[in-house]
Amino acid sequence: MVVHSQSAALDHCSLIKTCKPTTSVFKGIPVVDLRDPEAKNLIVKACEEYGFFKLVNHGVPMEFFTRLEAEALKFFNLPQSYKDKAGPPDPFGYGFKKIGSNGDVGWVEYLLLNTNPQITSLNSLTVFRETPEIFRSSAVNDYIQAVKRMTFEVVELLADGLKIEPRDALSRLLRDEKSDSCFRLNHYPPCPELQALGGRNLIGFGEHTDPQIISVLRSNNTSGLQICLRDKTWVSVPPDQTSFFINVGDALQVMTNGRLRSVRHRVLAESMRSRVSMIYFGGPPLSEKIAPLASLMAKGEESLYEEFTWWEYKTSAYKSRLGDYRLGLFEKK
Ligand code: GA4
Repeated sequence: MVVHSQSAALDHCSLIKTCKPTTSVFKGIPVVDLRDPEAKNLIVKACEEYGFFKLVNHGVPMEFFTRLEAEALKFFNLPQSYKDKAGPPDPFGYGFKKIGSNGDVGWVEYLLLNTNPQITSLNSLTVFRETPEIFRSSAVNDYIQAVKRMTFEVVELLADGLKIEPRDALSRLLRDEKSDSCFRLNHYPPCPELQALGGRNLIGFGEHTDPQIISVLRSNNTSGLQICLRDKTWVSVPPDQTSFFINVGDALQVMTNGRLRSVRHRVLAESMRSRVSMIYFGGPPLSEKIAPLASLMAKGEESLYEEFTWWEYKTSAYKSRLGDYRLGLFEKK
């Protein structure tokens, strides 16, 4: 009987991959204090070494986190049939297990939204017949506005640290009203049946790099996020619900001609606790040419990449599988 009920319980996870648990909690995640006068240099160093860092003293009030997290949980706890009315995410809306449209799956449900305020509210009006509370409250927009403002400051410090001229060469792309940025609320439900898998972990969100310029993540205090180091080992990032985790995206890798690396990351589901994360993906306008910034190129240095627009890259990314090395198609042979 026990065996039967376990296998029935595991049925709903059957398509989702598992992996061996990694015990190494990484103590070496670079931490940048936004108020530190050295912040610009520390950001550059972290982005060069890891493509990833934790940001503290960021100035976004904790209240913005708790409000949005509470609204998110209220939404994710609604009946499945109700949530499904807000899907599929093509590209915006509610998604359950399916990631993208090329067969990737994970132990996750999510809401994908545009960060343009007009479009965000339009989403909620057109997508939902009865607008869920999450869109009637200001929690989503307040959070996005605050995180955007902070991100502009971070990329300006990065530009300073890299001696990019003009200083707003990156931030203007994110500030642009046509900036193709998006926002994602993820919920990784607990999966108690995991214990039956002999201690293996269920993949919540498979390994990938983010296509955009920069991604800014905040999660509750549940572990699960892992990054891949240069030596290809996977390490767990200790959670910190008061901080942001920032990662370099593919577009920034290209704009720095490979000096900064977009980091491969993934999320493993926990057996007993649910993980909630909120991520702002800062991207350029669709028409923007993505190429190494002139002020970063040494004399005679050549671009490692063919020139492309963000629209071309995004279109190609959305045709790819989650774990693909998407920049490969654009590298000069
Ligand atoms: C990864 C980063 C963002 O979450 C995202 C993802 C997008 C999706 O979930 O629809 C993609 C993925 C992400 C990259 C490859 C394609 C597109 C799923 C997928 C298989 C919203 C994004 O912009 O790219």
